Amino acid sequence: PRPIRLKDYTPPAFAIDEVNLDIELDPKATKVHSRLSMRRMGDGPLRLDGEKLKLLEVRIDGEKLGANRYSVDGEHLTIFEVPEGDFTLETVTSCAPVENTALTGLYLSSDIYCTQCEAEGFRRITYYLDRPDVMSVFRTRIVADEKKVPVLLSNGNPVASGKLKGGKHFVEWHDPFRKPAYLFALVAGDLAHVEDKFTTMSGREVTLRIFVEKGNEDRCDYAMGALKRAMKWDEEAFGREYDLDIFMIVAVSAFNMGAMENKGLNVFNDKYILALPDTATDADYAAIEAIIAHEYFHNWTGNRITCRDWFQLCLKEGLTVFRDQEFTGDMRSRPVKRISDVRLLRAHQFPEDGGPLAHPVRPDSYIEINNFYTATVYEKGAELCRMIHTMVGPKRFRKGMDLYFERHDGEAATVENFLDALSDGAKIDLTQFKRWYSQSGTPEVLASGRYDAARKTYTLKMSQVCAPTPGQPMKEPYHIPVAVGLVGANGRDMKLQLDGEEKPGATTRVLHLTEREGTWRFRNVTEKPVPSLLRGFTAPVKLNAHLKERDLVFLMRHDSDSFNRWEAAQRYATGLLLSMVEARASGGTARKGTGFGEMIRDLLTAKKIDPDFVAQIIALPSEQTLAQMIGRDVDVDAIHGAREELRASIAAQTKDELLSAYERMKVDGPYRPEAEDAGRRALRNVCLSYLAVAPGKDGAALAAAQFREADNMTDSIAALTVLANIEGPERIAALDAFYKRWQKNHLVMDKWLAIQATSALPGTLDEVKRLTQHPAFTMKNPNKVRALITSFASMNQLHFHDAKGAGYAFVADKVLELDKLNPQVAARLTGAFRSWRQFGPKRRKLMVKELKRIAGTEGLSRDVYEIATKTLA
Ligand code: DPP
Ligand code: ZN
Repeated sequence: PRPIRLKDYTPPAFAIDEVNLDIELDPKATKVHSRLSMRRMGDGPLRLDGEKLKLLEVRIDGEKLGANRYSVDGEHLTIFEVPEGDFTLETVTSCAPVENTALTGLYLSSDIYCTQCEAEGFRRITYYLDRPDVMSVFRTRIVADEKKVPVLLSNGNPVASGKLKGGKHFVEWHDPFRKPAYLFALVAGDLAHVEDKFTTMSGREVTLRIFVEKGNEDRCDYAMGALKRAMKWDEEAFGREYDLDIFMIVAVSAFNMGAMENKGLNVFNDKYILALPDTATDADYAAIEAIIAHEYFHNWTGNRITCRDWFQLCLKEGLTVFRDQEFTGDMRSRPVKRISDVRLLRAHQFPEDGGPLAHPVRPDSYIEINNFYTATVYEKGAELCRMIHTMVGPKRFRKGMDLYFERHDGEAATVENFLDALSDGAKIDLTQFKRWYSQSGTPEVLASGRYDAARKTYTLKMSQVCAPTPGQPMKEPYHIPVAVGLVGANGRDMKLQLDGEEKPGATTRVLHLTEREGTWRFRNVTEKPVPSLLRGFTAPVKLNAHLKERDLVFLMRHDSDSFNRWEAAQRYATGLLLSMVEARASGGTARKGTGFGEMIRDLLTAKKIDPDFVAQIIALPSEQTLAQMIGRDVDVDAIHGAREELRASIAAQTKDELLSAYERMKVDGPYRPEAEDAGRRALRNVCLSYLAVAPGKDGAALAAAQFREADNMTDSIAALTVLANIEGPERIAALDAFYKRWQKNHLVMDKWLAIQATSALPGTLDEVKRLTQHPAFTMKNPNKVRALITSFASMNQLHFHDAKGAGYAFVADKVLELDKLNPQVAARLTGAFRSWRQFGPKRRKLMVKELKRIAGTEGLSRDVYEIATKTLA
């Protein structure tokens, strides 16, 4: 397959002013009659995209074309001659939703007809110019059997409906907003719905409906509330109002992504809609709120202003992630949200940026665009918006955004359009900043400070480097905003006064590192400070500040910036763990450190605590994080062993405090998913996970009791996770009891699968293999694959990297099996092999062998081919 390149972009040769679709649903042969009002815009033939379609008829201006007037292959329909002026192109095609296991285009999910068109699924429904810069007004008439398929939905507003002969009926939808085909949606089936209303800031009433499979109506309350909060927030924070009379969401169980922002008709993976306290965890509730908001926010950043081409994907995704992060920050705890976002960035994006699949936030080439819905485009893309926000502040940022909406509403835009609007509206020069969009890799910032007691100055030096990434041996310096504070011995922030400034000002300053190296001198510094750098994580970089252990201990106790308190604690624990890993490898002795345990003790016994934050700060870095820090010849057993050892020693050191916090944090009264209660449960359950490895058996007993008595899924799952990691009859009994209770709930069964797949106990791989045969599992549902196989491959470092290669062979088998059904999900799973260079020669060889086996397989999809070959390169 040939790569597609940004530099080859040319505007479309034709415009499509109106689309009229007549769709007659049938599982095996859905008939699509399309009428496109077309107009020539530039040179070139009329070549429409189409895949897996049976072409039945082609007409131009009503005249049927003979087979000599066009050609069809597996990907295109080319019409040899078309009229010079406006004309109507009609095609009649048929497709088979029931055979569609790739879940792109029109497919069936538990008897519900459903579409997924982003990025290039519309071409599996009908022949079209399937590219985001072709925007059109859609009118869609859906016909189906009235009894079997009573609900017929598409984008926009319903304009007509009625009965037809033969027990059929129809509904016609009209979407007045021009949109690209990737935002088209159709959903049909025997669905129930819940309804609510929202009055917009200009006083228009909007009907809100969430559609679910019958019987799930009582599980939509939280999602509906989240939707209303998101609609209100976008009005207040960005001045953006909803634009149609109705907003619909449908929950389906088979879905490749989390959710999809189709105009007026969002389609969701049901895991991000359905929730009741006894079936959904706090994390599930938080994800529902965030994803509902994300898709809703796309209405302006994605739909009203869409992307010119798929290279601009970050234009809508990075920006919309930034917006949903801000929303969550306002709804819940801002510091905790920041910490979890940075955790996510480091866990997924940093390894991507440092490995064979590294690509810029705006990639310059791809083989399969579905492979570029990545942590780099989404999460790093959001960080780039956040950096601009940091540099100009909220008011000017809003001005820039207002100008962006004003200039480009109704258009298919580019990253340049966005940066120009921000630059003009917020009054900032983003010329150098733009490199962040085109250079891949994570820059490293080195910082060192020197205090001059005689002159009362503190000199901070910072420099930047960025290692080579595929196709990019050299990088130009980035524009890096670094928020800085200086903390005095009393733990308070100093007022900062830079050279050349008349008087001291704010206690946190944003310094701009724009060259390879920079120096800043602070004046009137009356005592030696501890520097607190990159506060709030103001740039997606790796900072090396050479802080001593005692400075880290100081910052984790005193930093006024919550993020940096957490960061100092993580760095302290990481340093300790790395020395323990090394000691295990060399047979030497590890450094001893009790600072982390002491911090835990102090935090847990403090009079006033923020439980959610404490839960974050006392959790140890993950095994994957440690592997990343080590970077080469990674020994997964040593990492696991060291982390367990530290966990146990902290538990022993602080057992009493953990027990007492465990009791104190118990939440009374009925379950509420709100952040305050969720924070208490989070802290309580981190305490439980420490107590499980504390001396004595009470930890396991506590977990068993919590598992029996839990009245909500958060506590139940936390206890089961502890039990699933302790060998013995209690483990089996708990897993069985959980299965018996929840076997009918497919979402809860996903948790049951994931817990077993991520267990550290020996024999886990065999258990995972057995579970692939279990009735609760099927390769045809992406959530099941992710719960069992992706969890094992990406979250169970210990067992995926089994020394003999059994984990690799198993996952490679599953990639190949899945590729025949669903290439998108198979390609994601292939990503589990991306960090093969981190490991020692034996494991490297075993991983390369499996990657080569995958890459060399006959009939591989473009999706898996691209990931496998790039990973090997
Ligand atoms: N549905 C995916 C998202 O919202 C792709 N647009 O990010
Ligand atoms: Zn999105």
